[in-house]
Amino acid sequence: MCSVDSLFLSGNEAIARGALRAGVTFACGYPGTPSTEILEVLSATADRDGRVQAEWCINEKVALETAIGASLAGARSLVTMKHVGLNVAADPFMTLSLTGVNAALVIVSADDPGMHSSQNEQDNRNFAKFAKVPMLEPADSQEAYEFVAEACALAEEFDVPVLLRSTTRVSHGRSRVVARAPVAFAPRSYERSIDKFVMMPQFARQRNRLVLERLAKLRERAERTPLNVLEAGTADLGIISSGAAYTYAREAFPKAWFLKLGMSHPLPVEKVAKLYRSVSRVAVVEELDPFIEDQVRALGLPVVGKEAIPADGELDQEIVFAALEPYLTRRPPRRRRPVMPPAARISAPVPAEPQLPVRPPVLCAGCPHRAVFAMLRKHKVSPLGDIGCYTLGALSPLDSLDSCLCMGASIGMMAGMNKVLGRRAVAAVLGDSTFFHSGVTPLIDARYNETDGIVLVLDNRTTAMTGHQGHPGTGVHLDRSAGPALDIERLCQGIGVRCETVDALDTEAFESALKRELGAQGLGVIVAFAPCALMAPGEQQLTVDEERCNLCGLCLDIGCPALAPGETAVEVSAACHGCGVCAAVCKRGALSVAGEPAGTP
Ligand SMILES: Cc1ncc(C[n+]2csc(CCOP(=O)(O)OP(=O)(O)O)c2C)c(N)n1
Repeated sequence: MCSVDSLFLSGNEAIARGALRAGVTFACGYPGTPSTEILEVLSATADRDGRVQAEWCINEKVALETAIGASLAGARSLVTMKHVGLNVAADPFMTLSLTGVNAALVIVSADDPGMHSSQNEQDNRNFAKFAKVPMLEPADSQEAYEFVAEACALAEEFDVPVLLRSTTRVSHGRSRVVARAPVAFAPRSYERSIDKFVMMPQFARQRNRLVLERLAKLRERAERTPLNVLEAGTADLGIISSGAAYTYAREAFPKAWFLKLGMSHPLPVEKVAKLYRSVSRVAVVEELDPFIEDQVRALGLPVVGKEAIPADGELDQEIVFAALEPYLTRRPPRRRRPVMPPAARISAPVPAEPQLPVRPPVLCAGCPHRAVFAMLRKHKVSPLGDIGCYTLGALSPLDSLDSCLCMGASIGMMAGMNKVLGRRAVAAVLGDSTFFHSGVTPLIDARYNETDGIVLVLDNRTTAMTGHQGHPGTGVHLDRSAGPALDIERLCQGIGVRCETVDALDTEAFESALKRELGAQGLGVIVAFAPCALMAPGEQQLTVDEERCNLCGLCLDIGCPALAPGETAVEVSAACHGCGVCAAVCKRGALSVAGEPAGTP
C-alpha cells in the first residue's frame, strides 16, 4: 500500500485524476478498450464533488464536437476514445487543428498494440503528424497523471488541441502515483470570432498559415520541454523511445543512453543530434510504426529500428533485448552528423488586387436561408453553424453564425457549450443534407444526454452547395428516379424531440416559431422549409414605391445581391427572385411583391 500522498493507480485512473488536478471541468467520450475507465472514474468523482460534468456520447465524432463546444465555452475539456475512435472523429479533429481551442482541449487516444480487444492495430502518433498537433506519450501512471496538466498548458499556450496517447499497458498497468498540487490557470470566456471558428476558405487559408507557424514553434518547444529527456548512460548505445516501449528498453539496456520522448511529436531534432554526439550506435525502440525512426532516417542518420524491432504487436524487455543485442557486437556506423531539415516555407498571403473592390461571397438572391438569418439577427440569436450554403450567414451583413468546423458539428458543439454556459445559451443551424449526413446522431445524443437548445434545420430540399444532389429527404436518387423521402419533422419526433416545420419565406410564421422556441425549455427543432431558389424560382415580381423609399438601408441590410442603393430609392436588378424577404423587413411599405410565390410546404 502507498502513503496518503501516493496511490497505486492504473494509467486510466491516473489520467482521470490528472484531469481533475489540471482543472478539467468537462469530459466526454465513447467507450472502447483500453480507454473506457477514464470517464468512469471521472464521472464517479463528478458525482462526489459536482465540479466535473462527464458523459458518454453517441460516438467519438460527436464526443469530440461536444468537447470542442465546452472548450469554446471556456471549460478545460477532455475527450476519450480508443484508437479507432479517432478515425470516427477525424473530420472535426483535422479542422480543429486550424481553429485551435479556447480553454484547453485534450484528446486521449488509447492505442492497442497486440489487438487485445480491437479490430486493427493502428498507431495514432501518425494522427499527430497528420494534423500538425503535439503528441504526448506517458510511459507509466505517474506520467499519465502529470501529462494531462502538461497537455492543458500546451493547448492554451499554443492554441492547439493536444493528443495524449496511451497504450494498453499504460492504460491498464498499475504503478505508484505521487499526488501533485492542483495547477493554477486563468479562466477563459467565449468570444465570437468568425475568422478563427468559421472555417470557410478565406478564413481557413489564414488559419492554415498559423498552423505551420505554430508547428515551427512547437518544434522549438520540443527541444526545451522537460518531457523530452536525454538520460546519460555508460554504454556506447543510445536508444530513442517513448511510452511503454521506453520502460521495456530501459530494463533491457540499463546502461544505455536514452532520449526519452514524452512529447513525441514534433521530434526534437537537436536533442537527437546530441544523442548521436554521445554514442556511436543508436536504436529506436517503439511499438507499431517506425514513427520516430522514419524521422531520424530523414535526418540522414544511421539507426537500428524496425529491421530488428517487430513492427506489430506489443514489445517487452525480452523482445527488445533479443532484437538489439546482435547489433551491439557489429561495427558501429561512421556517419553521426544529421542533415537538419530546412524550415518549411509558408506561402505569403495573396494580396487583393488594389483596384478591385472586395466581393465577399453572398447567399443567392431569393435564397430562403436569408430570411431565417435576418430573423435570427433580429432576435440576437447567433448560433453555431455547419457546412453548406448557409455558412455564408456568418458574414456581414447577416453576422448570424459563430462557427463552421465540419459537417454535422453544430449540434454537438451546441451541446458542449450549453452544458458549460447554461441551459440554452446557444443554438445550432444546419442544412437538410447535413442533417442526414451527420446531424441525426448528435440530435439523438442531445436527447440522450438531456441537452437543452434550439436546432434550426434550413431545409431547401437539396444538397445545394455541391450542385443540387439528392439526399434521403429529397426522395430523388442519383439517376433522378423517385425513392422514399424521409420526413425530418417525423424523424425528430420519433426520437422524442419537439419539432415543427415552417415556411422559411413566411417571415411572420418563422418568427412566431422562433419566439415559441426561445420561450420554451429543453430541446426543440424548427425545420425552416423552402426550396432552393435556383431549383424552384417563384414568379413573383418585386416593385419599389419610390415615393415611400427613403433609402434607410433596412432592406440592404439582409445582403441580397439583387438590391442596390440608387439615387433616390433602392434599385432592383434582374437577379431578383421576388422572394419578398426585403419587403418583409421594410418598415415603410416601399417594397411589395405580386404574382405566384415559390413552392411552400
Ligand atoms: C465530410 C464532408 N463531405 C462532403 C463535404 C462537401 N459538402 C459541403 S456542404 C455539403 C452539404 C450541403 O448541403 P445542405 O446541408 O443541404 O446545405 P445547402 O448547401 O443546401 O444549404 C457537402 C456535401 C464536406 N464539406 N465534408
